[in-house]
Amino acid sequence: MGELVRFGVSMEGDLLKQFDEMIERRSYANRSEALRDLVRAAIVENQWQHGNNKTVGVVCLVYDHEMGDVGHKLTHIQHESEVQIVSSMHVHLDHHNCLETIVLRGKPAEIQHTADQLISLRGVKLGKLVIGHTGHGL
Ligand code: NI
Repeated sequence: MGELVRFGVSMEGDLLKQFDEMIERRSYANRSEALRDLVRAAIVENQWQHGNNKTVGVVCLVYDHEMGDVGHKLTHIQHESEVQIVSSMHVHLDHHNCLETIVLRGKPAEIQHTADQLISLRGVKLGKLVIGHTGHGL
């Protein structure tokens, strides 16, 4: 973590009021901590769109394991993926439904591609990619 630098921010009063209400709802201790998180989130988003460095992502899936061979296809995609599958967790939610979280490490575009392949499969009811970051430089 680098040295803290203070700077002034000007914004409309209405906007600041909404910001203060939001950071209170989200339990931030002060505006600075909330602003730092917003800046970090924007930087991570930008790096995912334009960066080529290795990073991490988490795919969360809910699917019906009795729908065709979705389970087999999910496994096959992970075996064939160019990104590293770091870890996965499977939860049998009920008779039909499974929840799976998969942690992937690789370049943003490669992670996005594998996530898209998993999420778009027939039988997957809910699929989300959470874009992550290694934490270095944030
Ligand atoms: Ni299951």
